[in-house]
Amino acid sequence: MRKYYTLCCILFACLSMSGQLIINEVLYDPSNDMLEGDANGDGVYDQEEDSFIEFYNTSTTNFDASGYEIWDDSVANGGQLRYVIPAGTWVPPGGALVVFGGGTLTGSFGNAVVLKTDSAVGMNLNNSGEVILIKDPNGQTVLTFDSDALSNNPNESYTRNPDITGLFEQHADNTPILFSPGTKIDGTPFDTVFVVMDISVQGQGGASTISTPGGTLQMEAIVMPTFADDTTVSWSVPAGNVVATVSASGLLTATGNGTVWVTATANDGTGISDSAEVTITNQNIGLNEPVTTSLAVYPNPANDKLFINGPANLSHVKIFNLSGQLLMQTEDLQNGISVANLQKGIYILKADSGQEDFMARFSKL
Ligand SMILES: [Ca+2]
Ligand SMILES: [Ca+2]
Ligand SMILES: [Ca+2]
Ligand SMILES: [Ca+2]
Repeated sequence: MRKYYTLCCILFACLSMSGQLIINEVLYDPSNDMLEGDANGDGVYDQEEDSFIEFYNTSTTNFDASGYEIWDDSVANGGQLRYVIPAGTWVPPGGALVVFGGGTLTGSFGNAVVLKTDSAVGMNLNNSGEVILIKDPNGQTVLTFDSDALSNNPNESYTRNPDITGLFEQHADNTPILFSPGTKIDGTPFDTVFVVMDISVQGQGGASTISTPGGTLQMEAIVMPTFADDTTVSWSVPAGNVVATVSASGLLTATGNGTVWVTATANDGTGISDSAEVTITNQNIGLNEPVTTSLAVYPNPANDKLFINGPANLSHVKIFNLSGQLLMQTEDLQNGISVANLQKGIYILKADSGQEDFMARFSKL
């Protein structure tokens, strides 16, 4: 029976500090038997270049690995900083990041994020006598790997089995292969889909109002990060609202006066969303008003006075221009409505009887 080795105490103790990143596999001793140890796939065996550390993002969102450091043992033990993960290095949720010592990285590595050090000695991973440190950008040690707890000359990697949650064992203990950089122990890929982390909604150009009858406002959703695999969103307004409708492309159309929150929700299953409030005015009037009954007015065109031929109980007379702007209102209908001060043009008159709205369109000479 082959021995099982575990570093879980150290690693799980550090996991709470890292939060999202764990070490899933380490190859510090690639085999020097022909090309058996050619983990980076470049057709050359090199002790340093073919060494690698495989990280895994345990969280449900993208992990920013920028600035994380790989230390070849602690400074107190004569160790050195060997590699700083470059800015802009992200790992998808459930995905892997592999750092090789060097060489020409050849292969798909499960479409994982793969890097190589720019150090002449790679990561300088020894078979024994040292602890590899992973520090966050603040210099805090968040992960460690102690090769002494494992055997000194495995000629293969150490991997968790099962991946992610299991204890470390020699890779070939339960599989026919010696290592699996970027893939699970059985060679199948980890997740590679980057997800949405933030959405910011606004009206086009920052607009937050609609003030024309039946007017529209194109809503915009800024989806971050831009490298998310699915940056599409679904638009919605609260069910039952009578203020506006929104199309699949985010075009908001006014249907009434008031305010409405317009929401964009990511389509990638993260549930990330954002909303913006839009204020809508000058609706319920104009030519498209569906609930208004036509009313006869005379003379039309009018010059001085305008009279209404309709129900005797009409009141609340309002006159708007065609942009929906309220120009005048009156309750006095006995002697006709004075329109002398209106400029030449076409106007909308609206009145109600208490039970019903009425509308007329007239010209001013
Ligand atoms: Ca190689
Ligand atoms: Ca070393
Ligand atoms: Ca060896
Ligand atoms: Ca692996």
